Amino acid sequence: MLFHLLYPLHTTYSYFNVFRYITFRAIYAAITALVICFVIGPWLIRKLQELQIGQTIREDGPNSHLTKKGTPTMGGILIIFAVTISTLLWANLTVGYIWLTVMVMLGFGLIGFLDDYRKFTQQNSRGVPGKVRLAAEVAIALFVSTILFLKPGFSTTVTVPFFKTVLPDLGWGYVLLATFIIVGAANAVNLTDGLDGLAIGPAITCFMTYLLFAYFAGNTKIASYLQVPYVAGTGELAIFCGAVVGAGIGFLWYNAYPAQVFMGDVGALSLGGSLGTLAVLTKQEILLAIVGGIFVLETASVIFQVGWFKISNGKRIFRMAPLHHHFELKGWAEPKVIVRFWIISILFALVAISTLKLR
Ligand code: 57M
Repeated sequence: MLFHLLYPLHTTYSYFNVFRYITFRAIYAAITALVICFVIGPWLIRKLQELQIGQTIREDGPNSHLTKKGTPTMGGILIIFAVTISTLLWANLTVGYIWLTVMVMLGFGLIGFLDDYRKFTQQNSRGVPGKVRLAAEVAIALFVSTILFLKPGFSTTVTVPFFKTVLPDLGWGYVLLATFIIVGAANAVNLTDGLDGLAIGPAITCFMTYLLFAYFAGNTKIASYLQVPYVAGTGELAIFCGAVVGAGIGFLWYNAYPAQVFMGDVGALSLGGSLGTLAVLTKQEILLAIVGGIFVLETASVIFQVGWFKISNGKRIFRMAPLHHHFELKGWAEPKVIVRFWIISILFALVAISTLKLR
């Protein structure tokens, strides 16, 4: 809204010209979201405590987690609120991709909210039945992917990292791939969210990376120079990414070890769903597996653990899956696991950015 209100004034006052620049607005979107988290965070945490929306803890987990019982959850509401307000303030709202991404964030956030709410009212860790939750996620992702497929000019080719000439055109199969990416990303972030700051740290590096890719994909000159697909309008998504980075850092302020609040499924699903949508919109679909390498490793650890458990009649590869539990049970202190996973996520982001040149 600030863009729409203030940029037109540049004809009279030239300094309002600055509102035209995506870089300027992305930075201020981050600052706005961060400040919103600082201002509202303490109030929200108090409210969640008063309402006794505290975490129920599974008793089969690492013992260190039993002390976390009662930590307020659903802190993801703060992230969603800050991102929505900041995006509405700073983005060019005539760009449909902005609405699509915000819609996915809110839709997945709603599914997560209902799940958290059910866990809280039933005082157990079951929540909404898995199949119902998955069906709702698929419905939203399918809807968004179909809109894109029907949009004239939206390419159904897939960008393969490291191979600039390999651009398979999936046709309608692209709808299935996009749906898989969005739903997969949401659940991968959700699985990772098991230690203080463990999900939000890599989420910040992922959204920072996609901020760059959105900016590049939306600029004809840079896109052609870097030989990445040009998608008109995606530059504005850099503002959404900036808002998530700011909100993520603001949330981390309270979620850092020892956490005062957890993001809940409302936070994890909305972050993951919108991250998957960004990968699709910027036409850097497969790259998400590198950018979000931590989320992929965590998910793979669960798939292999469960698979091997079934094949081998009860044997395990890891002491416990997802992967972060394995290191905890090996005796690593929680903050050590968290910070080391952050470091690896930075490494993944750097490798992902290097694909701009390595091909
Ligand atoms: C979410 N969430 C936490 C919090 C957070 C298929 C299976 C592997 C699924 C997996 C699972 O349920 N994962 C989903 C993991 C939970 O956190 C809440 O959930 C929200 C995110 N969805 O925001 O509201 C707990 O995580 C801890 N936590 C923190 N700090 C944070 O900032 O410490 C969360 C956020 C919180 C808190 O303790 O209560 C969770 O883990 O439940 N299941 C598992 O992860 C289980 N693994 C398992 O069963 N492994 C078996 C299988 C694969 C064969 C094995 O390896 O043998 C473990 N989960 C737990 N305990 N809690 C088992 C032990």
